[in-house]
Amino acid sequence: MRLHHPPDFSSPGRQHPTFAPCDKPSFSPYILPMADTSLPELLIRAQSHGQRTAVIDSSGTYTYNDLLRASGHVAAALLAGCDDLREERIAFLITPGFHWVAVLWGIWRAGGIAVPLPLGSPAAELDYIVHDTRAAALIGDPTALETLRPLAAKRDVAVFCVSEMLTSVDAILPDIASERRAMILYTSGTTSRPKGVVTAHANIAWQITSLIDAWEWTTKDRILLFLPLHHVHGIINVVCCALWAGAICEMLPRFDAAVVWDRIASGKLTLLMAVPTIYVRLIAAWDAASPERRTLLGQRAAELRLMVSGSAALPVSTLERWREITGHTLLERYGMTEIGMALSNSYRNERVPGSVGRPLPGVEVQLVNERGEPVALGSPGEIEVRGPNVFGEYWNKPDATREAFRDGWFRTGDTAVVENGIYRILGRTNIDILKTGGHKVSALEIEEALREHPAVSECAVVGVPDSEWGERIAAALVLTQGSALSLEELRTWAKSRMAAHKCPSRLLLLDALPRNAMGKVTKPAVKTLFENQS
Ligand code: MCA
Ligand code: AMP
Repeated sequence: MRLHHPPDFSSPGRQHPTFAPCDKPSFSPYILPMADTSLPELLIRAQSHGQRTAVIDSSGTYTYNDLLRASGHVAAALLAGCDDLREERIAFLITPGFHWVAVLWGIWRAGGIAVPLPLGSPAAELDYIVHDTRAAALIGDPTALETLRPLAAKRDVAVFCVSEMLTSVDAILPDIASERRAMILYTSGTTSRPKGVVTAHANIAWQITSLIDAWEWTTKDRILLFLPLHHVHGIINVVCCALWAGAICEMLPRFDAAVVWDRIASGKLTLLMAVPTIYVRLIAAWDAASPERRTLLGQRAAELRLMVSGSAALPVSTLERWREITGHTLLERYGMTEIGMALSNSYRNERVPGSVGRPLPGVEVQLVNERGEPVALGSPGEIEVRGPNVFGEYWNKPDATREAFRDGWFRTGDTAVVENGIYRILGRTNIDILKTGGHKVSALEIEEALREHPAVSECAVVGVPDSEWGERIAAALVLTQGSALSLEELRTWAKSRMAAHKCPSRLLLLDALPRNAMGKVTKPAVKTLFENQS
């Protein structure tokens, strides 16, 4: 099915009344004043939070009713007369803030599958996602339209400007059963191109509630979002948990250490969630502050009730330094796009540095050997996960989905060991999957891109341990005869093809790549070459 309206709804000439978020109260007819049980559960809860503040962004302060009203407009604009999007994919490129949430909810309320696009990625990467999902429509804020229009034109699909969707139109919205597909997030993995992870409304509701319980979210909470909104960490752990709880989510367009410290200094936040690289950046900014400001920041940070780290291994040295500054022992947890969160240190009891705690209630976790047999207690094994948190499928990739499961268990590709009931992550089973700045990256995907460079004859990409980024993307290249290439030239070239975090920041030019007797490049040997270089 294609959406049946003209392809471009974002033309600058269209005149719509400006959406004024706070001139209420008037529910549109399609937003029932009574609890509407046909909605995804997150929105049912939003109805009960009504006039409470939900989102604060640079444009203003918005209530739960504002979100319900705006998302109703978005849904009506997407439906344009049809009764249900029936899981059409709707991709959106919107700066984190009120509009981002209104669009996510609007897509859900119209019966669509939400596909949040990464900000700052080059057009080629966005094009891949739009193509792979066969998106029926694209939504952007005014700054994104220039990027989206050519992608939409290529496929003759609708493109909407979010601010123009927020007008008073009536629509009967469909019932949204919890087993329907809700979202596709792209994740790099064992294949060279990223795969779309499909979660249903029920998965999402479960991922949210387990964290609400484990970390004791309440309406009194206030969290600051500065993570990108195309990953589970920002979407589920921060935004959706806050809005489920009836809490306040302050949303920044992007991470900025000075602004985050200012918000901590405001004394209003109760929660902070970030990747280890961000804690390293915050520590560096604290170190650079004056002694008086350091004291103030440390005192204010101590007043928060919880600070969480995840998405990559938290070095114990970072945990300890953060504890010296703020008095907080960071709560480290473990998750994955396909499963949400699976393991967490305790909110109330002791947190073990270097570990990720125990399975969250309802999540089954086992460690297995290569044959899928549970390992003996205390022996390392691959983490397998089962439970209502686990995703349904990779979009349009039945083979990859089948391979990802063994006897109903999802195979994470991460290795761990259990000590006194507490899990410690040891690493990944696949050397080609890297983590840098909290982003998962496939070495194979980067190699495929680098081979397109005219000066590159052969290449091998590895992750090299790094105190700021966790791992740095490092490329060993054999150049074509007579060519030359500097790191700066390579990065400039790569940035037009892939997101900044995928571009190599270490380069080694070799006469030949290290290979084994079978002629296969030996990645551990490549890693050693880089490690010896620094
Ligand atoms: C950016 N740069 C890098 C990297 N990234 N250099 C080396 N390695 C990198 N990984 C360079 C850029 O090329 C640029 O340099 C400069 O740093 C600034 O780039 P920019 O993109 O502006 O970076 P940033 O804004 O400083 O970003 C750093 C960041 C960001 C805030 C740590 O990467 C971030 O938000 N990470 C979080 C990702 C996340 O949410 N992951 C969750 C997924 P130049 O200008 O010289 O070129 S995992 C997940 O969801 C699971 C479920 C889980 O468990 O949570
Ligand atoms: P993603 O696929 O982007 O969702 O990233 C998930 C991956 O991040 C996991 O498979 C782990 O490799 C890694 N990860 C997440 N949390 C942690 C953690 N606390 N410690 C170590 N690795 C982690």
